[in-house]
Amino acid sequence: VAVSNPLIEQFFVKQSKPNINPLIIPDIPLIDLSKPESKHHLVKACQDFGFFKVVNHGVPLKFINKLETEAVKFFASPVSNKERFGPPDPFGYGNKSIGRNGDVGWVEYLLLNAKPESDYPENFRGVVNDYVTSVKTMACEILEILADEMKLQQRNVFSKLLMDEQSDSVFRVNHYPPCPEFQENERNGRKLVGFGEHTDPQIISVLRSNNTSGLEISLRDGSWMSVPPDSESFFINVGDSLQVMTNGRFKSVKHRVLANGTKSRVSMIYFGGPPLSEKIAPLPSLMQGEEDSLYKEFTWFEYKKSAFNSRLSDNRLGSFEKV
Ligand code: GA4
Repeated sequence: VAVSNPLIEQFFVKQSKPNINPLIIPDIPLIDLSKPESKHHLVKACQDFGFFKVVNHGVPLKFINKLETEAVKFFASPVSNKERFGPPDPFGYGNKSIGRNGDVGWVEYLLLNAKPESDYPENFRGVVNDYVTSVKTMACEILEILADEMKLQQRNVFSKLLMDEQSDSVFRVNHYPPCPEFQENERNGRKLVGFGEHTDPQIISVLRSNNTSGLEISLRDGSWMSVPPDSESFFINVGDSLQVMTNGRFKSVKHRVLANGTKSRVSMIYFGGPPLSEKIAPLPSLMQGEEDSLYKEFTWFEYKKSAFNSRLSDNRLGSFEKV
């Protein structure tokens, strides 16, 4: 019988729907940005999953590797060094505690402002700017292809929000350390939570991880599908704000990260958000005809404020839905 350390007890998921029949696990949509045909699949991926994988993304490997190297060095440094950059209020180093409302996870992280010239720990200066600039360009390209494919008059309706000087975008580096006690506990069929289930409040999130597994997305039937890691690709997910701007056509995907136990997982995520004053509402060009808005009007500032007062697993868009 496995005996567990009470200290790690709080990091286990309470209940988890058993895995679905492996024969009906869908494939993760794959978008090859170097192939024009590929763009036809983008809209469908955003509608069906709110999640897809991107290859031939144009982000230089050297930017990715430099950032990963600095991240690994930082997380391996003494706690006293890391804590010089904490707590994350709202930016900085955090350990096991997520947000302000009592969420915990088997994770440590750096939350940074994605705006150029922001204040970063020494070794991250320049490195984060190069990476974020390049990833943001790719995110904008994807958002423009989406607008094109949806036949929206302005191909930059979404991308201009990220390009805006006032864009409220965030950058995060996560480290899921190994957990020695975990092996014993896995035998109980329980799962160690690195980052609990949630949707991202912003427009679009761009994730890159090392080759350690852990990311899972929630499928329509409520089961969890684990996403095979791929350090050479990016994973993109639709955020709540893009779901609202498309009046629910695109789905903000619920996801979580389980800690692997034996191998460190390092991920870096760019969260592309609009300026604080921006009204988040269904695009008028999508609303011709009979369609009604599914959401009350709100600004990104209002949504963000409410999001930061919520718990990770809360249905944050719920209170903005029209009844
Ligand atoms: C999820 C997406 C981003 O990582 C993040 C997260 C933020 C945080 O870590 O402080 C939140 C979470 C995220 C949503 C609900 C609130 C806020 C933790 C939390 C409990 C930086 C973001 O913008 O929202």
